[in-house]
Amino acid sequence: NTIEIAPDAYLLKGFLLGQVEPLLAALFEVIAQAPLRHMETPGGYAMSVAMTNCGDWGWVTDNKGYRYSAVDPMTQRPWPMMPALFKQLSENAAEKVGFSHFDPDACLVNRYGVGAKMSLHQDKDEADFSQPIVSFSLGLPTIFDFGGKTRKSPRQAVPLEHGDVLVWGGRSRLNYHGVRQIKSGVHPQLGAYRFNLTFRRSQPKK
Ligand code: MD3
Ligand code: FE
Repeated sequence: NTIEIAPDAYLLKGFLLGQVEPLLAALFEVIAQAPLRHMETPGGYAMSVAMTNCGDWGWVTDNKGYRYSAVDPMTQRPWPMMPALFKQLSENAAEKVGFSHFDPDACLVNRYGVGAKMSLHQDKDEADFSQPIVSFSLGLPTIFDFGGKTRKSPRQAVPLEHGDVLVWGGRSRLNYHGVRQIKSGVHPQLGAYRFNLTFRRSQPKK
């Protein structure tokens, strides 16, 4: 059940559904070691999305800007290890749509409460745009806005549900995108939240 939503961008409907229980167990272990927090944008606003990371590198934002950090700025400790199941499932998803050798070194965990959103942006803090980005959606549904190369490009509304995986690479890697406000609801396993796990290669490969 793979849908090509744009050149080199694929939606794998329900890809995670057979593995949700172990996936959530691993997710809650990560969150226990590196708590979710509302980071500050360089402009001084708290993000509505709560975030943490696992893997060798984590994406952070504060008054100094956006960057990847090897340590959690809250504790000065390394981020928790990326669970083997996260790595395996993200690599399998990438492989399925033709990106072999995906080797993520960063996993950003985004938790959206009701009303949270992510404004239109590009992901360009990574060193290696040749590798794709893989994202897992869990919990409450939302609509993902998938744009083009400029802020003004037309946007496609893509519904995302629990268990879905997106893979973006090549010609879509630098496209603008955003997440619409989460509508109120209760998910049987995750309550009033949407979780998104985003896997990336942040550092150049040696
Ligand atoms: C399309 N997160 O953390 S993941 C982000 O659902 C982010 O939490 C969204 O955008 C979320 O930066 C969407 C999917 C995603 C990630 C990167 C992309 C889609 C992308 C880069 C280019 C095009
Ligand atoms: Fe993004």
